[in-house]
Amino acid sequence: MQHETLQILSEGGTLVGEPPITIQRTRELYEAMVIGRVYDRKCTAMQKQGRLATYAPFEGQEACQIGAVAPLNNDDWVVATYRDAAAMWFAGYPMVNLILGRTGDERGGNTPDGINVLPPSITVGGHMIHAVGTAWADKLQSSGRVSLTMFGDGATSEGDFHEAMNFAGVFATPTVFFCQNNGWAISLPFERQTAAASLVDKAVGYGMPGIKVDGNDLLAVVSATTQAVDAARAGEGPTFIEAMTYRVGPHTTADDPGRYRTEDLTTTWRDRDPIDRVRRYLEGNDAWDATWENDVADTASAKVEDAVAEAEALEPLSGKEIFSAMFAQPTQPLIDQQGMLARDS
Ligand SMILES: Cc1ncc(C[n+]2csc(CCOP(=O)(O)OP(=O)(O)O)c2C)c(N)n1
Repeated sequence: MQHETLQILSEGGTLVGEPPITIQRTRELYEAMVIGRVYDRKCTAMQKQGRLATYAPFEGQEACQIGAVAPLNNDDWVVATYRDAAAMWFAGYPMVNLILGRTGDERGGNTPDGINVLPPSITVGGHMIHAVGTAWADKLQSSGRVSLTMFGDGATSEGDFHEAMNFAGVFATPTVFFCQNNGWAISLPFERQTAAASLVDKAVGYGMPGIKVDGNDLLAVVSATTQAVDAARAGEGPTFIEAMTYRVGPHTTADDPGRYRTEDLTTTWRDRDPIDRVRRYLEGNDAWDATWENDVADTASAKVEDAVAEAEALEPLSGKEIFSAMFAQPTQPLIDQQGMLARDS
């Protein structure tokens, strides 16, 4: 099946469709994308300095991450992956927790009360089921809340994807399935992931609408997600969104993309940078200047550096404490392991 790819901003930054948000809101989202990029580059550098464990960069996917979350209410759920730090932060998950998580500190997984963002899922696909669960609970309670789940193209090959999509379709849960098709699942290209021409085709099989969108176009992502969120909130059930994008960096800091893809391909996508596109749009509407850009850069840098300083100032958990960071009631294997550590130290 052929699907149109929704685009609102051309690569040159001119409108080719109806903008879903004001210029002022676009400026706010631009700032959030810049903060995301500064965070991403900082974490990549920190990993090389030995200050973080493996890190999964998302450069190139900022329009997806900020645009998908932008239409949500404060109490909607966000259930995302290891690559979705910008989306999680923008939805209210503290940046300091995201950093702690990458140091292996379990306190990074403590979501503050009132923030409906689950900790990042490292298990590919497993979290989509949780987003159907939160949505179903909200439906039963008539809370009006919506659950957004974000995942990659690779996750669509997991059984969990089928179960989540099927249940959401049958029970008409208010879930938005947001797939960032960045072309690769580590080294596996899209053509080996599926024989389907397009992931959005899969929506049909689960009885839900699908939208294919230019994932490097902030306004198109906001428009698609707004449509899906509004439908979910109105009781019309789930939507599947396939956002076409690309990660310009490695899969994680432990990966060498030079072994499976050409630099030319990456250069093509660098030229479609989602932040540059919005900057051109703002410039064309007299809503951008160098002074403001410097302010945005300073704000981003301060925000990220503050979070890093806060994370690094925390006393590491003691050997005893790491066992109590996971469950309210420790499981027997954890109690046994804690006993073993106490004996050996
Ligand atoms: C259930 C499971 N299988 C395998 C892995 C190893 N793994 C980590 S990321 C990844 C690729 C995921 O690709 P995709 O879903 O497209 O997301 P992306 O990393 O591109 O954002 C794999 C296979 C895992 N974490 N969980």
